[in-house]
Amino acid sequence: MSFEFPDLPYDYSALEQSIDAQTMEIHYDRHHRTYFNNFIKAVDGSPLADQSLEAILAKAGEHGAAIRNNGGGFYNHILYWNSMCNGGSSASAELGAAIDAEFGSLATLQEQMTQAGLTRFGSGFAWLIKQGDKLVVTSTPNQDNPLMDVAEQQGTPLLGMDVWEHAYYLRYQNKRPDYIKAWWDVVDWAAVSARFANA
Ligand code: MN3
Repeated sequence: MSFEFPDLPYDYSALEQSIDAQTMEIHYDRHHRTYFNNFIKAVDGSPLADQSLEAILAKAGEHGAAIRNNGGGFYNHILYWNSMCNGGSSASAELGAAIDAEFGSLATLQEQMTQAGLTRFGSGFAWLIKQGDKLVVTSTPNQDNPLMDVAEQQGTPLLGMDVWEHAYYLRYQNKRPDYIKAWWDVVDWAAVSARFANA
């Protein structure tokens, strides 16, 4: 089995302008770690243990709730941590051109993804994905994601916004709109650009 729980790519306080250190610590060290541990329990000793996480998620609908929820949670949080940085990151020329072609502007993309996050009832994620040659904004419930066969919109995740209350409740309480507004300030567009180039 080759699954590893990755280090957080920055300190808990690195995103303090938008997300407080205590939220980061609980989110990473308890929520994310629990998804990872439960995913390992679910695949341990099965043929899935030797597959890639992406290959497992691609057939999530066949594997049952433990693998769908915990494998999704394991993957989604890696993407979420690696979608953020301490500001000052911008999109590549190639990604910028693709965003302009699809959405008209970066601001319009941000509005659409904000709406996707605000209208996701309960818990889930909003996404920017690459779907064939297109960029698409979508959202998924719980710990589902667009790699899964069960997703309404499938594609390669480029940017993932966690809108579970555990991502924001300590500082923002019920005010999901305020969290999302602040979240845009720490999006790592260079990392999104790298995923776009490899998708
Ligand atoms: Mn989360």
